[in-house]
Amino acid sequence: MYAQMIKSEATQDDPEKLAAFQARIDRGEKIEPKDWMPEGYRKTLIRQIGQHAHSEIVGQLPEGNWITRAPSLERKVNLLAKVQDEAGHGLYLYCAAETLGVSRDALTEMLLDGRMKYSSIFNYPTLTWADMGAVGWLVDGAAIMNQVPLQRTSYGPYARAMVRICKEESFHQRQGYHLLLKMMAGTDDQKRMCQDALNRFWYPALMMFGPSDKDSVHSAQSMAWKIKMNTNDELRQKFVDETVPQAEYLGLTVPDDGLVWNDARGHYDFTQPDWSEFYNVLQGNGPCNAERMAARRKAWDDGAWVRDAMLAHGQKKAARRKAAE
Ligand code: FAQ
Repeated sequence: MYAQMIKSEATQDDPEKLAAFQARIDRGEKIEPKDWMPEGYRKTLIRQIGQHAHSEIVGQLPEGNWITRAPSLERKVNLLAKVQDEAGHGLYLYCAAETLGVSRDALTEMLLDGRMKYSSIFNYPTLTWADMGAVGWLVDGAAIMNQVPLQRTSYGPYARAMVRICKEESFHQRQGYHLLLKMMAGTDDQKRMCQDALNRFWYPALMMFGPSDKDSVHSAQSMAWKIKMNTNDELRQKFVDETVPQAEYLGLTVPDDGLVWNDARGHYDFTQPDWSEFYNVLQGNGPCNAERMAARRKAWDDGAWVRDAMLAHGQKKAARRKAAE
Protein backbone atom coordinates (compact mmCIF):
# COMPACT_ATOMS: atom_id res chain seq x y z
CA MET A 1 0.00 0.00 0.00
CA TYR A 2 2.80 2.42 0.87
CA ALA A 3 5.20 1.05 -1.73
CA GLN A 4 5.44 4.32 -3.63
CA MET A 5 6.84 6.29 -0.71
CA ILE A 6 9.03 3.71 0.87
CA LYS A 7 12.69 3.52 -0.10
CA SER A 8 13.37 0.23 -1.78
CA GLU A 9 16.33 -1.81 -0.62
CA ALA A 10 17.95 -4.15 -3.11
CA THR A 11 19.00 -6.37 -0.23
CA GLN A 12 15.65 -6.53 1.46
CA ASP A 13 15.09 -10.24 0.90
CA ASP A 14 18.64 -11.31 1.64
CA PRO A 15 18.10 -14.14 4.19
CA GLU A 16 21.39 -13.41 5.97
CA LYS A 17 20.46 -9.76 6.46
CA LEU A 18 17.01 -10.72 7.65
CA ALA A 19 18.45 -13.20 10.17
CA ALA A 20 20.95 -10.64 11.46
CA PHE A 21 18.17 -8.07 11.78
CA GLN A 22 15.96 -10.50 13.71
CA ALA A 23 18.89 -11.37 15.98
CA ARG A 24 19.32 -7.69 16.84
CA ILE A 25 15.62 -7.48 17.73
CA ASP A 26 15.82 -10.67 19.78
CA ARG A 27 18.81 -9.28 21.71
CA GLY A 28 16.68 -6.25 22.61
CA GLU A 29 18.72 -3.78 20.55
CA LYS A 30 17.06 -0.63 19.27
CA ILE A 31 16.78 -0.14 15.52
CA GLU A 32 17.68 3.43 14.52
CA PRO A 33 16.63 5.36 11.38
CA LYS A 34 19.86 4.83 9.41
CA ASP A 35 20.07 1.10 10.18
CA TRP A 36 19.10 -1.43 7.55
CA MET A 37 15.59 -2.75 8.06
CA PRO A 38 13.30 -5.06 6.08
CA GLU A 39 10.73 -3.33 3.94
CA GLY A 40 7.88 -4.95 5.87
CA TYR A 41 9.25 -3.63 9.17
CA ARG A 42 9.39 -0.10 7.80
CA LYS A 43 5.88 -0.35 6.34
CA THR A 44 4.41 -1.76 9.54
CA LEU A 45 5.96 1.02 11.59
CA ILE A 46 4.70 3.70 9.22
CA ARG A 47 1.20 2.20 9.38
CA GLN A 48 1.14 1.95 13.17
CA ILE A 49 2.93 5.20 14.03
CA GLY A 50 0.96 7.08 11.38
CA GLN A 51 -2.34 5.71 12.68
CA HIS A 52 -1.29 6.59 16.20
CA ALA A 53 -0.35 10.16 15.17
CA HIS A 54 -3.64 10.67 13.33
CA SER A 55 -5.49 9.37 16.42
CA GLU A 56 -3.85 11.96 18.63
CA ILE A 57 -4.80 14.76 16.25
CA VAL A 58 -8.36 13.58 15.55
CA GLY A 59 -8.67 12.79 19.28
CA GLN A 60 -8.59 16.52 20.01
CA LEU A 61 -11.95 17.00 18.32
CA PRO A 62 -14.35 15.28 20.78
CA GLU A 63 -12.72 17.13 23.69
CA GLY A 64 -12.21 20.44 21.92
CA ASN A 65 -15.98 20.38 21.64
CA TRP A 66 -16.24 21.01 25.40
CA ILE A 67 -13.57 23.66 26.04
CA THR A 68 -16.00 26.57 25.80
CA ARG A 69 -18.54 24.76 27.98
CA ALA A 70 -16.33 23.59 30.86
CA PRO A 71 -18.15 24.21 34.17
CA SER A 72 -15.30 26.11 35.89
CA LEU A 73 -12.14 28.00 35.01
CA GLU A 74 -10.02 25.23 36.57
CA ARG A 75 -11.69 22.52 34.49
CA LYS A 76 -11.37 24.66 31.36
CA VAL A 77 -7.64 25.14 31.90
CA ASN A 78 -7.20 21.42 32.53
CA LEU A 79 -9.07 20.46 29.38
CA LEU A 80 -7.26 23.05 27.29
CA ALA A 81 -3.91 21.68 28.50
CA LYS A 82 -4.99 18.10 27.75
CA VAL A 83 -6.05 18.96 24.20
CA GLN A 84 -2.74 20.78 23.65
CA ASP A 85 -0.89 17.72 24.96
CA GLU A 86 -2.65 15.55 22.37
CA ALA A 87 -1.49 17.92 19.62
CA GLY A 88 2.06 17.57 20.93
CA HIS A 89 1.78 13.77 20.89
CA GLY A 90 0.67 13.92 17.27
CA LEU A 91 3.72 16.01 16.42
CA TYR A 92 6.23 13.69 18.15
CA LEU A 93 4.69 10.77 16.34
CA TYR A 94 4.70 12.44 12.92
CA CYS A 95 8.37 13.23 13.55
CA ALA A 96 9.05 9.58 14.45
CA ALA A 97 7.33 8.49 11.23
CA GLU A 98 9.37 11.01 9.23
CA THR A 99 12.55 9.19 10.27
CA LEU A 100 11.23 6.26 8.21
CA GLY A 101 11.21 8.34 5.03
CA VAL A 102 7.59 9.50 4.87
CA SER A 103 6.64 13.15 5.20
CA ARG A 104 3.93 14.48 7.46
CA ASP A 105 2.18 15.87 4.37
CA ALA A 106 2.13 12.41 2.77
CA LEU A 107 0.73 10.87 5.96
CA THR A 108 -2.00 13.49 6.15
CA GLU A 109 -2.89 13.01 2.50
CA MET A 110 -3.19 9.27 3.11
CA LEU A 111 -5.54 9.91 6.02
CA LEU A 112 -7.67 12.25 3.93
CA ASP A 113 -7.95 9.91 0.94
CA GLY A 114 -8.83 6.93 3.15
CA ARG A 115 -5.58 4.94 2.91
CA MET A 116 -4.81 5.42 6.60
CA LYS A 117 -6.93 5.15 9.73
CA TYR A 118 -7.26 6.72 13.16
CA SER A 119 -8.57 5.02 16.28
CA SER A 120 -12.20 3.91 16.10
CA ILE A 121 -12.92 5.50 19.49
CA PHE A 122 -12.91 9.03 18.10
CA ASN A 123 -15.91 8.28 15.90
CA TYR A 124 -18.18 8.41 18.94
CA PRO A 125 -19.71 11.72 20.11
CA THR A 126 -19.12 13.45 23.47
CA LEU A 127 -22.63 14.36 24.55
CA THR A 128 -22.30 15.63 28.13
CA TRP A 129 -19.64 17.03 30.47
CA ALA A 130 -19.40 13.59 32.13
CA ASP A 131 -18.02 12.34 28.79
CA MET A 132 -14.90 14.43 29.45
CA GLY A 133 -14.37 12.32 32.56
CA ALA A 134 -15.10 9.08 30.71
CA VAL A 135 -12.71 9.96 27.87
CA GLY A 136 -9.87 10.73 30.28
CA TRP A 137 -10.50 7.69 32.46
CA LEU A 138 -11.31 5.11 29.80
CA VAL A 139 -9.82 6.36 26.52
CA ASP A 140 -6.56 7.64 27.96
CA GLY A 141 -6.63 4.63 30.29
CA ALA A 142 -6.83 2.24 27.31
CA ALA A 143 -4.21 4.28 25.45
CA ILE A 144 -1.77 3.96 28.39
CA MET A 145 -2.39 0.22 28.65
CA ASN A 146 -1.37 -0.09 25.00
CA GLN A 147 1.43 2.47 25.05
CA VAL A 148 3.38 1.76 28.24
CA PRO A 149 4.74 -1.50 26.72
CA LEU A 150 5.50 0.41 23.50
CA GLN A 151 8.21 2.33 25.40
CA ARG A 152 10.20 -0.90 24.91
CA THR A 153 9.34 -1.23 21.22
CA SER A 154 12.27 -2.05 18.92
CA TYR A 155 12.27 1.17 16.87
CA GLY A 156 14.24 3.81 18.79
CA PRO A 157 12.41 7.00 17.77
CA TYR A 158 8.99 5.42 18.45
CA ALA A 159 10.06 4.03 21.84
CA ARG A 160 11.52 7.40 22.90
CA ALA A 161 8.42 9.36 21.77
CA MET A 162 6.32 7.00 23.84
CA VAL A 163 8.10 7.86 27.10
CA ARG A 164 6.84 11.41 27.28
CA ILE A 165 3.47 10.54 25.77
CA CYS A 166 2.84 7.94 28.47
CA LYS A 167 3.68 10.40 31.26
CA GLU A 168 1.18 12.90 29.89
CA GLU A 169 -1.52 10.30 29.18
CA SER A 170 -1.26 9.08 32.78
CA PHE A 171 -1.95 12.58 33.99
CA HIS A 172 -4.95 12.79 31.62
CA GLN A 173 -6.32 9.53 32.94
CA ARG A 174 -6.20 10.79 36.52
CA GLN A 175 -7.74 14.08 35.51
CA GLY A 176 -10.70 12.23 33.92
CA TYR A 177 -11.09 9.99 36.95
CA HIS A 178 -11.00 12.99 39.30
CA LEU A 179 -13.69 14.71 37.25
CA LEU A 180 -15.95 11.67 37.62
CA LEU A 181 -15.20 11.33 41.35
CA LYS A 182 -16.31 14.91 41.83
CA MET A 183 -19.49 14.45 39.79
CA MET A 184 -20.31 11.19 41.61
CA ALA A 185 -20.30 13.20 44.85
CA GLY A 186 -22.86 15.54 43.30
CA THR A 187 -26.56 15.44 42.46
CA ASP A 188 -28.57 12.44 41.20
CA ASP A 189 -28.58 13.99 37.74
CA GLN A 190 -24.78 14.25 37.77
CA LYS A 191 -24.52 10.60 38.85
CA ARG A 192 -26.87 9.58 36.04
CA MET A 193 -24.71 11.49 33.55
CA CYS A 194 -21.61 9.58 34.74
CA GLN A 195 -23.34 6.20 34.42
CA ASP A 196 -24.62 7.13 30.97
CA ALA A 197 -21.10 8.13 29.89
CA LEU A 198 -19.70 4.78 31.09
CA ASN A 199 -22.54 2.93 29.32
CA ARG A 200 -21.69 4.62 26.01
CA PHE A 201 -17.87 4.50 26.26
CA TRP A 202 -17.24 1.04 27.77
CA TYR A 203 -17.43 -1.08 24.62
CA PRO A 204 -15.86 1.51 22.28
CA ALA A 205 -12.94 1.65 24.78
CA LEU A 206 -12.58 -2.15 24.63
CA MET A 207 -12.53 -1.90 20.83
CA MET A 208 -9.49 0.42 20.97
CA PHE A 209 -7.27 -2.65 21.47
CA GLY A 210 -8.19 -3.96 18.02
CA PRO A 211 -9.87 -7.18 16.89
CA SER A 212 -9.63 -10.37 18.93
CA ASP A 213 -6.36 -12.24 18.52
CA LYS A 214 -7.83 -14.80 16.14
CA ASP A 215 -8.82 -11.97 13.75
CA SER A 216 -5.76 -9.75 14.17
CA VAL A 217 -3.88 -9.79 10.89
CA HIS A 218 -0.72 -8.02 11.99
CA SER A 219 -0.11 -9.17 15.59
CA ALA A 220 2.12 -12.20 14.98
CA GLN A 221 4.65 -10.43 12.73
CA SER A 222 4.49 -7.18 14.70
CA MET A 223 5.26 -9.05 17.91
CA ALA A 224 8.14 -10.95 16.33
CA TRP A 225 9.59 -7.56 15.34
CA LYS A 226 8.73 -6.06 18.77
CA ILE A 227 6.67 -3.36 17.13
CA LYS A 228 3.85 -4.66 19.32
CA MET A 229 4.75 -6.06 22.73
CA ASN A 230 1.43 -7.75 23.61
CA THR A 231 -1.54 -9.17 21.77
CA ASN A 232 -4.78 -7.21 21.51
CA ASP A 233 -6.63 -9.64 23.81
CA GLU A 234 -3.90 -9.57 26.47
CA LEU A 235 -4.12 -5.79 26.72
CA ARG A 236 -7.93 -5.77 26.64
CA GLN A 237 -8.00 -8.24 29.55
CA LYS A 238 -5.49 -6.16 31.51
CA PHE A 239 -7.61 -3.06 30.92
CA VAL A 240 -10.78 -4.79 32.17
CA ASP A 241 -8.98 -6.18 35.23
CA GLU A 242 -7.66 -2.75 36.22
CA THR A 243 -10.72 -0.69 35.30
CA VAL A 244 -13.53 -2.68 36.94
CA PRO A 245 -12.35 -1.96 40.53
CA GLN A 246 -11.99 1.71 39.57
CA ALA A 247 -15.63 1.72 38.38
CA GLU A 248 -16.70 0.10 41.66
CA TYR A 249 -14.83 2.75 43.67
CA LEU A 250 -16.66 5.45 41.71
CA GLY A 251 -19.98 3.74 42.42
CA LEU A 252 -20.64 3.02 38.74
CA THR A 253 -21.82 -0.21 37.12
CA VAL A 254 -19.95 -1.60 34.14
CA PRO A 255 -22.63 -2.25 31.49
CA ASP A 256 -21.91 -5.96 31.11
CA ASP A 257 -24.16 -8.66 32.62
CA GLY A 258 -21.48 -11.24 31.83
CA LEU A 259 -18.82 -9.50 33.92
CA VAL A 260 -17.65 -11.78 36.72
CA TRP A 261 -14.38 -12.42 38.56
CA ASN A 262 -12.96 -15.80 37.59
CA ASP A 263 -10.87 -17.11 40.48
CA ALA A 264 -9.38 -19.96 38.46
CA ARG A 265 -8.10 -17.63 35.75
CA GLY A 266 -7.25 -14.78 38.09
CA HIS A 267 -9.05 -12.41 35.70
CA TYR A 268 -12.50 -11.01 35.03
CA ASP A 269 -14.63 -12.82 32.48
CA PHE A 270 -16.37 -10.24 30.32
CA THR A 271 -18.53 -9.91 27.22
CA GLN A 272 -16.64 -9.10 24.03
CA PRO A 273 -17.61 -5.98 22.09
CA ASP A 274 -19.93 -6.26 19.12
CA TRP A 275 -17.30 -6.78 16.44
CA SER A 276 -19.73 -6.02 13.61
CA GLU A 277 -20.07 -2.51 15.09
CA PHE A 278 -16.25 -2.22 15.23
CA TYR A 279 -15.80 -3.15 11.56
CA ASN A 280 -18.68 -0.91 10.58
CA VAL A 281 -16.99 2.05 12.31
CA LEU A 282 -13.68 1.17 10.58
CA GLN A 283 -15.48 1.27 7.26
CA GLY A 284 -16.49 4.87 7.93
CA ASN A 285 -20.02 4.29 9.22
CA GLY A 286 -19.64 5.31 12.88
CA PRO A 287 -21.71 8.16 14.32
CA CYS A 288 -18.99 10.80 13.77
CA ASN A 289 -16.70 9.49 10.99
CA ALA A 290 -17.95 11.97 8.39
CA GLU A 291 -17.78 14.90 10.84
CA ARG A 292 -14.21 14.04 11.95
CA MET A 293 -12.92 13.68 8.41
CA ALA A 294 -14.63 16.91 7.34
CA ALA A 295 -12.90 18.72 10.24
CA ARG A 296 -9.48 17.31 9.27
CA ARG A 297 -10.04 18.16 5.59
CA LYS A 298 -11.05 21.73 6.46
CA ALA A 299 -8.00 22.19 8.71
CA TRP A 300 -5.75 20.87 5.91
CA ASP A 301 -7.35 23.11 3.27
CA ASP A 302 -7.34 26.19 5.55
CA GLY A 303 -3.64 25.62 6.27
CA ALA A 304 -2.65 25.40 2.59
CA TRP A 305 -1.58 29.06 2.43
CA VAL A 306 0.74 28.60 5.44
CA ARG A 307 2.42 25.58 3.83
CA ASP A 308 2.71 27.44 0.50
CA ALA A 309 4.14 30.54 2.20
CA MET A 310 6.72 28.52 4.12
CA LEU A 311 7.76 26.67 0.99
CA ALA A 312 8.05 29.91 -1.00
CA HIS A 313 10.08 31.48 1.82
CA GLY A 314 12.38 28.44 1.94
CA GLN A 315 12.88 28.50 -1.83
CA LYS A 316 13.61 32.23 -1.83
CA LYS A 317 16.14 31.83 0.97
CA ALA A 318 17.83 28.94 -0.82
CA ALA A 319 18.00 30.94 -4.08
CA ARG A 320 19.53 33.94 -2.24
CA ARG A 321 22.12 31.70 -0.60
CA LYS A 322 23.01 30.15 -3.95
CA ALA A 323 23.35 33.58 -5.59
CA ALA A 324 25.73 34.69 -2.80
CA GLU A 325 28.02 31.66 -3.26
N1 FAQ B 1 -9.27 1.65 15.40
O1 FAQ B 1 -4.13 -6.75 12.92
P1 FAQ B 1 -4.65 -5.71 13.84
C1 FAQ B 1 -5.17 7.83 22.08
C2 FAQ B 1 -7.19 -1.92 12.38
S1 FAQ B 1 -4.17 7.07 20.96
C3 FAQ B 1 -9.03 1.70 14.08
O2 FAQ B 1 -4.85 -6.10 15.25
P2 FAQ B 1 -2.50 -3.86 14.55
C4 FAQ B 1 -4.67 9.09 22.74
C5 FAQ B 1 -5.70 -2.07 12.13
O3 FAQ B 1 -5.11 -0.83 11.83
C6 FAQ B 1 -5.16 5.74 20.37
N2 FAQ B 1 -8.44 0.69 13.40
O4 FAQ B 1 -3.76 -4.39 13.72
C7 FAQ B 1 -5.78 9.99 23.05
C8 FAQ B 1 -5.70 -3.03 10.98
O5 FAQ B 1 -6.09 -2.36 9.78
P3 FAQ B 1 -5.03 -2.05 8.54
C9 FAQ B 1 -4.51 5.08 19.26
C10 FAQ B 1 -8.07 -0.38 14.12
O6 FAQ B 1 -2.02 -2.62 13.93
C11 FAQ B 1 -6.58 9.77 24.16
C12 FAQ B 1 -6.87 -3.94 11.29
O7 FAQ B 1 -7.72 -3.21 12.15
N3 FAQ B 1 -3.48 4.23 19.72
O8 FAQ B 1 -6.19 7.31 22.29
C13 FAQ B 1 -8.27 -0.47 15.50
O9 FAQ B 1 -1.54 -4.96 14.77
C14 FAQ B 1 -7.64 10.64 24.44
C15 FAQ B 1 -6.46 -5.26 11.91
O10 FAQ B 1 -6.03 -5.11 13.28
C16 FAQ B 1 -2.63 3.61 18.87
O11 FAQ B 1 -2.72 3.74 17.66
C17 FAQ B 1 -8.91 0.59 16.14
N4 FAQ B 1 -9.19 0.58 17.45
O12 FAQ B 1 -3.12 -3.53 16.01
C18 FAQ B 1 -6.02 11.11 22.25
C19 FAQ B 1 -1.58 2.76 19.52
N5 FAQ B 1 -7.79 -1.67 15.91
O13 FAQ B 1 -4.04 -1.05 9.12
C20 FAQ B 1 -7.06 11.98 22.54
C21 FAQ B 1 -0.66 2.11 18.53
C22 FAQ B 1 -7.31 -2.30 14.83
O14 FAQ B 1 -4.40 -3.37 8.20
C23 FAQ B 1 -7.89 11.74 23.65
N6 FAQ B 1 -1.36 1.16 17.71
N7 FAQ B 1 -7.50 -1.54 13.75
O15 FAQ B 1 -5.86 -1.47 7.46
C24 FAQ B 1 -1.47 -0.16 17.98
O16 FAQ B 1 -1.00 -0.63 19.02
C25 FAQ B 1 -2.12 -1.06 16.97
O17 FAQ B 1 -2.15 -0.40 15.73
C26 FAQ B 1 -3.55 -1.56 17.34
C27 FAQ B 1 -4.04 -2.49 16.22
C28 FAQ B 1 -3.53 -2.30 18.66
C29 FAQ B 1 -4.53 -0.39 17.45
